[in-house]
Amino acid sequence: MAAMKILLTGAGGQIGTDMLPILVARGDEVLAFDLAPRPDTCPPEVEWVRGDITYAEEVNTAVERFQPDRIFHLAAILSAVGEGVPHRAWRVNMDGTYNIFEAARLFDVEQVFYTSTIAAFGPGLDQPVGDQVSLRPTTMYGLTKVAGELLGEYYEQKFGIDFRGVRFPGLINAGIPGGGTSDYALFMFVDGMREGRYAAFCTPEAMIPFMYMPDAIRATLELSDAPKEKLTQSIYNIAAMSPTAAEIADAVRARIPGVELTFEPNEALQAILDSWPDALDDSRARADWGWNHEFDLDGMSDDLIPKVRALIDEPQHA
Ligand code: AKB
Repeated sequence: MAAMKILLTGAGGQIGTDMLPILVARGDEVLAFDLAPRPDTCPPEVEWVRGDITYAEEVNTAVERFQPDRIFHLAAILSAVGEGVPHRAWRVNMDGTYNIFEAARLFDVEQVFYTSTIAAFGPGLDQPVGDQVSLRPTTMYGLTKVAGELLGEYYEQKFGIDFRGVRFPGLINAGIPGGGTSDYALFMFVDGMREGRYAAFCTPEAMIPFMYMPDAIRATLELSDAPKEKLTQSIYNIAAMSPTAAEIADAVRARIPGVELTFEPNEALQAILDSWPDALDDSRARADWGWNHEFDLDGMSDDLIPKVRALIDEPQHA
């Protein structure tokens, strides 16, 4: 695939932080757009623009000047934080997403890649949950993500923008959690190593789909690069593993001797987890563009532990 110009919104977040060096290594020219200042982790080749996606002028200025081939729209307020600040979640996830599609239309961006989520689903669905089911989420985050999916399809039909995206499971990496309800898994690794203990806000039986970040980024790039004629839909479920919280805790205990992991369920957060799928059916992604995950719980845990150690040894995270 020839090098491209890619604009990444939410570039300083959990996904963007890990994606930037991978895009640079591919030879892509990257503009990172984020409210936050440029972090030390940002590769020098990346141009970093501080901007607010809820202001159309700021989005338009960046898109008009940079002229990206593709926008990877990662910026969002996640589920746990979003329930505390629903108005802000609406502004960022709805107005911000609208501004991205409008800028793509105005300045002829070829492709907008959308990061949807398991939070787009609501309770009561048959497991594993396929992509073509009724979307009845119960969180502000989830409902804005469903609307974003529909908005993208509208812009594709009406204005010819190539719109595609994935529904991510909870994502785990050696990073700073982004305010999601799935963050208990990441905290087990990060706080388990940094503090030697962590009390998860869910029950041991809590079960949702998870994915290791390298798989999530590879899925994003593979779907973004896939020939359009192979795609039978715009938004795809992708899956890798569905461990219970107790199984994740066991994987951490097996690798961090003496770590103390306990469960102190928070009613509101557990209710969000209960409303999401236990497992996803991603057979369409596998059939259409060859999606295949690499990491299961053990593979991820083995790979992650040294990365978490390196992260917490960095002075700013210690
Ligand atoms: C969240 O927990 O809100 C996110 C998600 C599952 O989309 N990580």
